Amino acid sequence: MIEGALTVSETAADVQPDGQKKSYDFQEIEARWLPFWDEDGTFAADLEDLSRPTKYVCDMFPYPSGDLHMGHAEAFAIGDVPARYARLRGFNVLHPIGWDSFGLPAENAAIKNNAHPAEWTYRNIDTQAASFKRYGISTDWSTRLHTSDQSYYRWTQWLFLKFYEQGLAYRKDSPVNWCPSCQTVLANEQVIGDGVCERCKTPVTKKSLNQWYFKITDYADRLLDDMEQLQGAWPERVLAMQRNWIGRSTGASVSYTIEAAGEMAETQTDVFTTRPDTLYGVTFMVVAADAELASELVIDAHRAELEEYRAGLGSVTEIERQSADRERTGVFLGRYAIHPLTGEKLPIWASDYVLADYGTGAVMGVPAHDQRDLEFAQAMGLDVRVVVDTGEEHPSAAGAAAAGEGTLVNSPEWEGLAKAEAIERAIEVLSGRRLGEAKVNYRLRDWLLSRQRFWGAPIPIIHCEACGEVPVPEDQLPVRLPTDVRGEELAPKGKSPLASLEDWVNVDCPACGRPARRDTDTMDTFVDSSWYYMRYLSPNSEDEVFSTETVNRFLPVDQYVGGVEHAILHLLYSRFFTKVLYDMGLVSFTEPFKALMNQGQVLNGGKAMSKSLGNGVDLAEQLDAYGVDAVRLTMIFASPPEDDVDWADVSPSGAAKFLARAWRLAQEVSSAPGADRSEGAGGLRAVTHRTIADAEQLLEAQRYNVVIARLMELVNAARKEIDSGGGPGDPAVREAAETAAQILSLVAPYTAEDMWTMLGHEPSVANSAWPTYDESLLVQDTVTAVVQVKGKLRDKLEVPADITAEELEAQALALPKIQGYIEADGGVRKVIVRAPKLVNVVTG
Ligand code: ANZ
Ligand code: ZN
Repeated sequence: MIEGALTVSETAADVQPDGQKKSYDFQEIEARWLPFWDEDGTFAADLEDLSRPTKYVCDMFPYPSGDLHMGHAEAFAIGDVPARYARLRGFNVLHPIGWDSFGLPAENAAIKNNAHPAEWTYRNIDTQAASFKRYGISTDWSTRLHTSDQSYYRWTQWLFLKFYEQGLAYRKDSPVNWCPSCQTVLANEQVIGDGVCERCKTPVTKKSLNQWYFKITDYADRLLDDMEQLQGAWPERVLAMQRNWIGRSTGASVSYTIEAAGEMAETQTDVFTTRPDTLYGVTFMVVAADAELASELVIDAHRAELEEYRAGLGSVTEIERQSADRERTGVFLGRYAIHPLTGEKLPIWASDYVLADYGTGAVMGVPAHDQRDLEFAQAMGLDVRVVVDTGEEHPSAAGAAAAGEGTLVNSPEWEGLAKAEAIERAIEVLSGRRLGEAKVNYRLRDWLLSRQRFWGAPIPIIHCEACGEVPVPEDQLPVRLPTDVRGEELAPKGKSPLASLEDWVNVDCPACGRPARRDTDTMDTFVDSSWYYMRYLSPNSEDEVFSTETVNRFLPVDQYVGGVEHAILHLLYSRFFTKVLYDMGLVSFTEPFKALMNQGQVLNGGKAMSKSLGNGVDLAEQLDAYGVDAVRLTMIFASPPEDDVDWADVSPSGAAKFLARAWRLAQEVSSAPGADRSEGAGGLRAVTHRTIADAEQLLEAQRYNVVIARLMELVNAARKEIDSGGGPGDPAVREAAETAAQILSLVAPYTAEDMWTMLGHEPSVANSAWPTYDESLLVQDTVTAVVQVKGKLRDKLEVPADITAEELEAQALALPKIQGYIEADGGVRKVIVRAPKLVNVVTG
């Protein structure tokens, strides 16, 4: 049981002025409104309504891992505020719900329980859906979709085929991250920490497989450049992470001739460098030890050594390989590259600090000016040649490469130039002699989308010996997942479980009719989630992926809400999909999410809730003890939305008390015998109207916690007015109670609905009109500012309490008296402003 849970109704009863009246009872209130909203269709968007402006508020859809947890409770409470506020402001609001319901956990559960993944999945969805409803989120249930429904993944497959038609989906052999325990391929980002699987923490190995990719790299520049549209509306750190992930760097590619050796003929190798100005400082070349190139270049006498070195690399991650404090190791390949300008022989090495899949997998070693090259040169006894004078100590002595700005030295063709000019000059020289060219390189890789698992959208391709890859004809979509497999049949075997289902795999080739085989891989679930926010506009359409017209009317999403764990991939993939769809003419916008909000985490005792720490808090228990509204109010009131909430520091019972207090206010007003004072109490009216005006600004600025603080002040002020004699019949009290109900409806919908109807209005408060404030009632808090000249008091000013320093300075200097002093003393030397109380003008 939860301590303090009973205090709610006790307190309510305590202050009950009249024993006959009922007290605040959240269970009763929840039971009253939950069915009402359902039947009333209170939150349905009208997709055909062209008369009102639209507002699309979208929460990142949940994965059906179990019942809703505290993290969901926070995220959805936050997302509901802008959705409900827009509704009160008269927008045609779309606030949809769906489930990201393909994925490994369902499959693992099915293997364990000898079931089909759909059983676990849809059972969890039902549980979550019921909890969602109870949680009172203003969602339009008619939009509901599940990515594992045939009606959905049919269109995921359709989109794959459209990408395929445009050459944006292709297959290639490549070394992939392989989890030996999950028996599946992992994307780079699913390899975490020291190279372990994101899900099962087993060390990840490499394996060469033929895999499907989306050509996201074609969109690298647009993914970067279009971020301009998001500046200021997305958290800066998310934009930074996207930028980093795409990792555009500019420089040059330089072509090196590789000397013939024994039987091995002369060849060419390009390297990518961001510092072509350091070309004269190159003393060796390094290729990635695990790249094909290393095998191609190594002479026979060194091959065994290379193989041995490779075997030792194991599953070291890229980050580790490149990290600064790692011991530099490598193998000499017995070959030499020829310096393109000096003709000098440069030994070629293989090492793990060069990555196989970045640039060309080979670097020119400039130890004087690149730290990793310096460490490598020092470990292997290679020359260090300074070509940029940065004024620092010699790198060999310092142990630190001179990476900064400086003047080029020992570089005949660009001697004396500064770094930036030398880079330009070097590119000119190289291009002129066809030895290189300007080059932009990206860290972004193509998106590996095939998975050797069952519970995902099958890739709609048929492999025919005669015809090759043949797309499944559109009228044969969806390629359905078999429904009659279970348990062990789904166990990972290093290939997709679908591959063992002969009935499923064997089909006639749609092109030539001969026996052929289906592709047995399924798509990464990130494919499903890259377009669901468009499907919400027509979740049941059988004729089209979505209605372009409706999508264009509601999208881009006005407010997207979700966890920062999706800062990179989900958002990048969604942005990529949107651009492809734009190019296809299916949508008219190039960015899917106009504004993004990352909510904080819910902690307990300073730590993330986890099973191992035993500090988990059960959402359902909290809801039973305090009621939905109190939990929601607590989430919102605890901190600004992007900050963490520590459940150990908050007070849902305090929130429940406040709700009871607000509710009682409405109750008393409703039972008061009409208005007994015509003009109402001026003081309270001012507070009410100030609250409305401030709430508008605070809601726009997403300071939701402060809105609640203001609301509490309003309820207190109304209570005081009643107690000080105005009585509950005062129109000012009624106005305060109505305003409180409307603002409260943003976070505590049940209580607010009860208040609203007690005050004599038709439900739902959610569709009432936001109150307008009366400008003339807004009394401005003012303070007296003192204006000094050289420290002596010379004048005073009445100014708004929240005046800015700049404004205060301007007003002070404009005072005639002060002007007089300034003129007499020959002008202003400086002005010291301590807003809002003091301005000191120093003259002379
Ligand atoms: C010579 C040089 C001199 C470099 C110097 C840097 C400083 P970013 O900025 O991340 O794009 N490089 C190129 N390919 C690589 C690979 N496959 N693995 C590891 N390192 C690689 O980094 C580009 C720089 O990283 C390139 O410029 C290259 O080293 C190295 F004073 O070339 B540089
Ligand atoms: Zn064929």
